[in-house]
Amino acid sequence: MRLFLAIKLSKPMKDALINAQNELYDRGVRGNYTPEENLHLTLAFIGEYPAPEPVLEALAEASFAPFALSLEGLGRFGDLWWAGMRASPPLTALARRIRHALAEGNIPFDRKRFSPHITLLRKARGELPGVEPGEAAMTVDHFSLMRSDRGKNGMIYTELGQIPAEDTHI
Ligand code: 2AM
Repeated sequence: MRLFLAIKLSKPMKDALINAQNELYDRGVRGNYTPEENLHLTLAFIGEYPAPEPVLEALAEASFAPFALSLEGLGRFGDLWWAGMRASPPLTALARRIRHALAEGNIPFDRKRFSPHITLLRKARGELPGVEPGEAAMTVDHFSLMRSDRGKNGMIYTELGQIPAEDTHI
């Protein structure tokens, strides 16, 4: 199975992203827009791996406290266009801890530098206008182990497990 770790987004965050997608579409940008249910922020990409359990076990080491995430700006990697996040040291720290925990657990993952983004569309055709996703923020209190399957009409992402933040009230 093809696995990755991601932050699932709150409804207000998704609404802001959908508004940004609509604005791009209205300005004539065409491409493969990410459907609402697939919008997410990837923390690490594992790729083909036989089972979820060893990954969840390895991640028991990746403790983190809840933190805030907010949208900021649009950008592109070639024809993949994305929404960015306001600089967030806790987000960077979480991605680093996850990658460390995966390495310790001998779980393979893509070691490409973490570059937080939410893919809005692929195979984009047009020029990237100065569109801002609206103000939207959420609290991250868990992240998810996701499975990715190629469906008839695009990718299907299924949550296989959740890794909660530590309860900071204890
Ligand atoms: P992307 O949106 O920039 O393509 C599932 O494929 C998720 O894992 C996507 O969010 C994808 O990011 C991300 N990802 C990161 N590295 C990847 C890789 N090497 N191959 C496929 N997906 C990758």
